[in-house]
Amino acid sequence: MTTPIPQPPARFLLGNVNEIDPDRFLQSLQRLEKLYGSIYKLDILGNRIVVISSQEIVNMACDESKFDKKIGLALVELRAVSGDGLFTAHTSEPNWKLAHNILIPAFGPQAIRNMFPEMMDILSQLILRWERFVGEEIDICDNFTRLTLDTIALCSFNYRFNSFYREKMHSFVDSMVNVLIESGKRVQRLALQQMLMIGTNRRFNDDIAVLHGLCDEIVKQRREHPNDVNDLLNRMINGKDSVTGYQLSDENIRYQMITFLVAGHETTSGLLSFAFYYLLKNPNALQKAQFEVDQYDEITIDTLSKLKYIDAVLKETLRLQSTAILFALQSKNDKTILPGGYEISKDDTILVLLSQLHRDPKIWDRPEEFLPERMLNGGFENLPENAWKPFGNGQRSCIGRPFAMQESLLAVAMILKHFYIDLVDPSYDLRIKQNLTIKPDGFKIKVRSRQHVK
Ligand code: MNH
Repeated sequence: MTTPIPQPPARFLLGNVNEIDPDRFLQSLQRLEKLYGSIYKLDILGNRIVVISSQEIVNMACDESKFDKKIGLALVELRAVSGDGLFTAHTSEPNWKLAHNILIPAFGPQAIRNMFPEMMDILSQLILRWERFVGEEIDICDNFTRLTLDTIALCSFNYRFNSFYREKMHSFVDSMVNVLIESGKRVQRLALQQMLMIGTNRRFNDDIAVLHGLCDEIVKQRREHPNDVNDLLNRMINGKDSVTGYQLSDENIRYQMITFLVAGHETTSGLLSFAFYYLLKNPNALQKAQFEVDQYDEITIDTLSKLKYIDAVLKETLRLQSTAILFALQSKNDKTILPGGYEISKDDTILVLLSQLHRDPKIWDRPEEFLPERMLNGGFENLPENAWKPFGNGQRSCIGRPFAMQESLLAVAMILKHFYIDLVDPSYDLRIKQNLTIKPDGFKIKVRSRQHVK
């Protein structure tokens, strides 16, 4: 016997499309979870979507012998810009495995350690800028977006966006944001409707051409003037699959470059923004984090691994606010039964709703509270399997995780070392703004210099 999966009443032809507000996608899914529970299904323009969020059900869906990543609606649209790059490739595409094999060592512990000077280079620009804005209002999310974008571009292909030297960000960023927003909107449109939007489609293609153009130019320059810079681009150009000896094509390298920029900057800047939000709202945690960095005269690559409390702050922030709000899976077999007797078929899109998984009351004590301590002293290592998944699952999980964590640890440590931080509006409460990822909306800070502190 199977159990029916709860579903909101469906309308003729439209199904459940009215349940989802495209501008408040996360909040729509959260609202439905409150109404229908930790598994429910939606019919969106003929696609069957199953949203899951209890650890028990997610744990089974994370079994890679039974389920694989699904390139769902949003990622299909994104393929217009990132093609068969790692994030948007099907696991079955040969280029996924090839790029995975070549890039795993490029994102390995030693490679990421070697990027420390580049990370510090860009971070110093942020610190210097904030020193100049002492006492003034700082748009912290905007600053972190500049930081993470410039860092990933410098580490990936030795390119400087110089975002901290501009009023407006580089035009590349506008094109990237436009493409992300438009591919999100496309999910909700019917094919005919899309075809008729001639102006929108032209703009979309023009923006994609800008992104591809810059990346192709960088690859061309590097081919014409090879160097021995230790960046991801050189690793992609020179790397060979250790088994087959195959190399990445220039087209695929371009797709990876765009993937790193897209996947690598908004998620990390969101993490940093939310981390500072929670620190400011929890003065005790802020004090502990600042005390921790004050134990070291200088923050070096070797200091970072000692910053256990700040690491716990980041993990707890990712629990409460997973900046990549969900990931999608599909069954490998025609039918699979999930715990509770819910039957899933091969074409269903399974969405793992991270905000609710990370608040499963069976797993988390006081789930709504920001308690970094729970991630300390073995607390993190002893979590039930697949209870904390902000970086996705298995072989298709985030390849940039060590990069993001090193960059974030360094940023939190250096900022706390240099500044005391206050909210501009002490009564500010979290509002969330989203397109592909989420970040705090209207979050402003002021800093005071701690230069007198060593
Ligand atoms: Mn990242 C995949 C979250 C930082 C590059 N990333 C994923 C997935 C999640 C995720 C979730 C799985 C998506 C899916 O199953 O569809 N990523 C994050 C978060 C941060 C992050 C929360 C920061 C915090 N990611 C980064 C950075 C980079 C990066 C930084 C690049 C430098 N991420 C990727 C790539 C993939 C990915 C590439 C796809 C990997 C694969 O499928 O092979």
